[in-house]
Amino acid sequence: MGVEARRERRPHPVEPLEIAVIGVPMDLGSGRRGVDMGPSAIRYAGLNEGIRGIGHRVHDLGDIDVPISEEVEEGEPRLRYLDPIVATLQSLAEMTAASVGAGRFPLVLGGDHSITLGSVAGAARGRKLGVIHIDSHPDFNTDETTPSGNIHGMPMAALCGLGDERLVTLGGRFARAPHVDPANLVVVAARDIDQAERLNLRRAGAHVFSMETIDRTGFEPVMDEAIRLAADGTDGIYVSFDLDAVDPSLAPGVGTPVKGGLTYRETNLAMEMLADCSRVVGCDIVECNPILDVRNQSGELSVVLALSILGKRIW
Ligand SMILES: [Mn+2]
Repeated sequence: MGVEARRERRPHPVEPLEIAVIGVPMDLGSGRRGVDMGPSAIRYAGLNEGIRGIGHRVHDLGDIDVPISEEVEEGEPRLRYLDPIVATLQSLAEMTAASVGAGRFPLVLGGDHSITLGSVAGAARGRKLGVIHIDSHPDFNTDETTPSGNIHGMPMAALCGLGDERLVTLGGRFARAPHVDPANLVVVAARDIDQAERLNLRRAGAHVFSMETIDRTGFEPVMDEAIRLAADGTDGIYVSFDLDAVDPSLAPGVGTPVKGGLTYRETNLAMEMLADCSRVVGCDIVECNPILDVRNQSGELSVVLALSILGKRIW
């Protein structure tokens, strides 16, 4: 394809969407605290004004109630805080399903990555979705393979039907588990994969594009292929974006930083290509941790990325 054919293709101005912003101040699924403040940091960085600035309407539904760890039992060591996490994610699944039912695009702000299990379970109600999971970790552990017991390392496996029944079947009485076919799950930017997690991914048949693949082939072909795989035979793509996919020099406010991440432009290109493909039906931006951040850089980057996936153009 020549340069001309690769020109930015989004219509300008963008087609107006109704965006449902849902905050989930959840940190029970993570080993470190502070991500419960992520939704505040992202709103403070100007999310809603930015979304209106590109021509969409914003319905900010506020934050879902999440208990703090002091008021709940930790429970089983291999499934830490399972009960309060399941209760919270059931509400999130209901809210996401209701937003989709009202014709809105859910933009879910984390919170730790366990929340993607709730948002996708809700968004996938009554239809088949692919998932593009942009993260330095595949989050494909189960209670049997987890090294930490932290549920934020399990949502992708649970969506694909692997792991504890209470996570796998989450999503309410209309939910049909598994919510996602692993053939339509694509992990992008992975660079920290546990040994048993690797086996889980291979057995399930999920797709993984590691940083090594990105280095060897370039980022644009990887994203093209990720979109093709997630869209293949599905009714849309849900994007699950963990800020730790980005290099920690650009997003220091994350609980589990891993060197060698995506650059600023690669990260934006991912979001711009997703906007261009017109198949994205919802997006989570998770693991923003203001306590570990430097002057809200990670909150501000979250806003830049949210606007890119909602169609903001450079030119
Ligand atoms: Mn993650």
